Amino acid sequence: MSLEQSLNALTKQSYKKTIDECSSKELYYALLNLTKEYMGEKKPIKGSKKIYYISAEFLIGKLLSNNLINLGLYDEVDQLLKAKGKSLAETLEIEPEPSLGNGGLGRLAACFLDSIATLGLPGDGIGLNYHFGLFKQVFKDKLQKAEKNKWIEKQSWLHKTDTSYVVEFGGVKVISRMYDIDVVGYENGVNKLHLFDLESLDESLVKKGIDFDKENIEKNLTLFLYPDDSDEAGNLLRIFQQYFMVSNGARLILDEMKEKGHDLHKLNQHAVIQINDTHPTMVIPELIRLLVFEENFTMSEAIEVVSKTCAYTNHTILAEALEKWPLSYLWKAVPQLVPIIQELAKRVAAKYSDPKVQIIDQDGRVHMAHIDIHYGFSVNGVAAIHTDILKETELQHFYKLYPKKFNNKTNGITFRRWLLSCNRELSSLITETIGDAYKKDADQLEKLLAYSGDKAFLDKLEAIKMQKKRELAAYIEENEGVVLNPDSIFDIQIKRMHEYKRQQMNALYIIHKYLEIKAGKKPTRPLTFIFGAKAAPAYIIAQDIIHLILVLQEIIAKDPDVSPYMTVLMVENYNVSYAEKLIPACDISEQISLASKEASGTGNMKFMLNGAVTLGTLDGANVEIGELVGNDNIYTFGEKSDAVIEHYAKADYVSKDYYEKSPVIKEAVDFIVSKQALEVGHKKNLNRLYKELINKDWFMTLLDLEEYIAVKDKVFADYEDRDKWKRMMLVNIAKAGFFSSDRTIAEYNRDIWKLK
Ligand code: 26Q
Repeated sequence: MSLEQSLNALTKQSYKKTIDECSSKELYYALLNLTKEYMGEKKPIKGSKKIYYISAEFLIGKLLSNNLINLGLYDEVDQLLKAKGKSLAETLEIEPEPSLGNGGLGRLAACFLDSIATLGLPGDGIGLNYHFGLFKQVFKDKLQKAEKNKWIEKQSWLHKTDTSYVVEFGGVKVISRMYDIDVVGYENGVNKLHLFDLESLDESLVKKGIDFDKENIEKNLTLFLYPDDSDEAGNLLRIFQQYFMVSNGARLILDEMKEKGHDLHKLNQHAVIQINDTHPTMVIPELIRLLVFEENFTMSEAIEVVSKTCAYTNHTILAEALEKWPLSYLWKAVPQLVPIIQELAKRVAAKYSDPKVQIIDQDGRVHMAHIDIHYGFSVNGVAAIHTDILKETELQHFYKLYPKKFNNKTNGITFRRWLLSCNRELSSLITETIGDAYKKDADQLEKLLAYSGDKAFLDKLEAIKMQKKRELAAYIEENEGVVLNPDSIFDIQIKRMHEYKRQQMNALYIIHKYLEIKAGKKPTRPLTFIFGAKAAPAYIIAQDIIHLILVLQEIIAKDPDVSPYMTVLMVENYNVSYAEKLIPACDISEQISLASKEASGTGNMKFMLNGAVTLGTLDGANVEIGELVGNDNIYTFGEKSDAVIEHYAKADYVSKDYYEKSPVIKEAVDFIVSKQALEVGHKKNLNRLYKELINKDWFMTLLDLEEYIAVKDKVFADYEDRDKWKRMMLVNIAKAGFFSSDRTIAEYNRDIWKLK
């Protein structure tokens, strides 16, 4: 049957309609089911050794467009719908987004699954089937409110499986159910994403906003991604979730090994488990427990084989994000694991006396990362500078013990989603120019460098950027009610809201510009500043920064002296789908974290691939972007990571000194609590943020502000040299190949997983 016949059969069967008679919604469900059928016919990827990528987050985003691309069906479906007077783009909008992650770490896991399948490696994801993904953000009274974000509908990508286990906690026993999502590689076979769910889940537990009874484990376990962890009940729930994930995962892995007839004593020859940050760390003691109590291993045998099977990826050096669970919580939630963890701790203590490398500290807290490092065979950071910092500072005591375990794997992104799907125009131009080998071998993008003097090609690049800016403007006008000028410069900062990422520094620049324009100094071309960010509900200062940006948005929009020259917009409910619209339309990519704090960043890579120029600090993968494109094709500023680390060590950064010494800084910071701002915003939020900045400023915003202003002004001036700018765009696209997650995964496989 042809694709048209199959689709027609589906619409007839479900709706008694022909394709042209269907609504976008009906077409979406028909295409969902058709795509699932096609994926079901693809070969499962097989091999003698398999990678299990275990992660509390898989920020997969919408899947229809990507799956069609990977199946090689996108253009055919696009044309078929067009011929029927329908639009694939409109149909794609219908899909609800599964926001099963917070940000970078979750999105990375999703990109990795795509690349693992694309490279034809046998590998499955293991995670949780949260019924409500990351909260839906709405702005009310210029403040963020969190609402529940349901994504599972009757028809979805999930396949219910027969796999189910009994999972025991302290005091409670629950039954799990595994749901699978097919992961199809680009022109390759399929792997699976296994998401475990609770059979007895009760969605009606959720009352107002995102509040629910945190203690009712039998009903709430997989309701939410990372519920608020500001209290003990929230923390315990996190432990329950983590154990539920790893206990199911460990049993699935052992069952698969036994089914294939493998000797569990040789587990490491047939399976490798990549632990995505410390959230799945309990898989180590859980596997040991299962091998000892159900498979008759001695403790030493179990520890040995598990240690040869598990590898750990670190994504952060922020102390507050490194998980340390009080032993008392573990006793309550997972008492069966405590003796195992104590045994692991005892063996470490017997070998090493250094208190810094112990698993259980003097306060009785279990350091999850320490379990991974002692009882895993690989420890990797996610960008070169991040891995260096781990070795030299944060984890130096461990590096001395196990130098060979440490390695770097610079992050990457899947080009199927972040170029082929989100920017069809650019990928077509690239294909027309250098052929389509780059789709499987991203380094081929370098062939574009030959066109850096080709005016016709550069003009086409510029025209595509303009088209994507117009499309974004149309979308934003419809969804946010804000009019954007596509002839203005689009400066975009999209990522989780966090002080270390320094959205507040960007806001201070905006204040500075506003005051300059008020004083009569107009920019050559109008400027558009776009933000997208969610703040953790318990993170007060992050909420205040959102408030400040929304206040600025309103002040500027309502000021006729300034609004023709600048626009500020914080988009509501920023998510993966929004990123897919914002990134292709961006001119300037804001990557301004305090040096040493952003482990890698992956948004920076997505922007570069889509022809934006980076304005950033020498942090995370920005450093590698800079090395690849050269100093002429990136704008960097700010103190370097070693200087920042020294400031922390000496505790010698005093934000008030910067505030008092620089009239420019003082003027911008004072504006936060000016009469004008307080008329529009809330005194409590603005005052708190103001005080935080001048009295604490833990992430050193004011340290780099003056240099940021100077460099950003230079970026805007350079934008007017259109030939230069277009060449910069070209170089950024041409050099982005290194950041394909296919390269990252090939490196994981070469150095860590060693699958055939
Ligand atoms: C920990 C304890 C208690 C509650 C929550 C958490 C928690 C939850 C999520 C800690 C960390 C995360 C997520 C971290 C994350 O997304 N890190 C990002 O990972 C990206 C992929 O490697 C990097 O590019 C980013 O630099 C890094 O910030």
